[in-house]
Amino acid sequence: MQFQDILYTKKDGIATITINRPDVRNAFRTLTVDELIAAFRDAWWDHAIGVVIFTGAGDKAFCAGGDQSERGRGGYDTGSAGHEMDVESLHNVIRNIPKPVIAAVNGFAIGGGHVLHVICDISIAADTARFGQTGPRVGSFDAGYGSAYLARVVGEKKAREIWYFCRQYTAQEALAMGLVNAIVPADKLMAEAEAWAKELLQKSPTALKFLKYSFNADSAHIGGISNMAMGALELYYQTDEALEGVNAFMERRPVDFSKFRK
Ligand code: S0N
Repeated sequence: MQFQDILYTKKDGIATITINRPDVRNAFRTLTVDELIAAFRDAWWDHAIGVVIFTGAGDKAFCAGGDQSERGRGGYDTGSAGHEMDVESLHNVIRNIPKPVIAAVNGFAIGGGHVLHVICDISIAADTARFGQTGPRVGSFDAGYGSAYLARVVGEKKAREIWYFCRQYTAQEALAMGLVNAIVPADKLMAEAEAWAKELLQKSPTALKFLKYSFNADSAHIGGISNMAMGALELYYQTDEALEGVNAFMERRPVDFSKFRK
């Protein structure tokens, strides 16, 4: 398969999907999301594949969410894809692929990039990784899996803190709140992720599939919330308030939402 924004390899039962836009901290654009969906679907149907490792290129970032340089009034540029950015389908394919997905978090997991690792079955962090949401600072939100499912992972109070304050958390803090499964030195990250993947390859694929579906079933109603949330986000992106957030980020200036407090 030919990709522009991602790398996709398959070896010894493990598919590795890498967002390859390190110059923008692996932020995703519409094309990136389409390519990620295609790679996850390929791994889904390839019977030789038992586990997927999901990571980012370089040593700075796993993923910094949506590419803010492509965001204007109404949302993200459709680019060559000719349709809206389909983050919801990406979330769904990561959740529904009947194989464990391991996020190897090699740096910043921020905004929509943080949501991606939260949705993965397992997260292994480099000791250099940083975690956080930025939505209320850049005029955005993920009120579906990004918030409701996050609350299941870290608890209501912590999830609200993460979203409302837009702080960054270290790998150690992430481990303490149950946001990641393990931390390793950055130069050992991929080896560790592969070791976990190989361990999973020794297990019954059908048992793993039904365990994943069982875990998913308990939070499946969040899919409906996600439909609502992505629709609300599309409307929000048309507002001056949302534009103030993205413009401030791109212009490297402090954001001023004061006039929208009414
Ligand atoms: C990742 C951060 C913390 C890294 O900081 P650092 O190391 O100081 O580097 P910078 O100098 O800031 O960045 C280096 C270069 O990379 C560019 N860049 C970084 N992130 C992005 C980005 N998201 N889009 C476009 N460019 C990005 C910088 O501009 C810089 O470029 P140069 O070298 O040319 O100056 C820091 O960069 C940061 O905070 N980034 C912004 C993260 C962000 O706000 N992401 C979007 C957040 N969205 C949400 O939270 C919710 C929405 C959501 O989940 C969603 C749902 C559906 C569809 C899309 C999204 C979505 O994610 O937006």
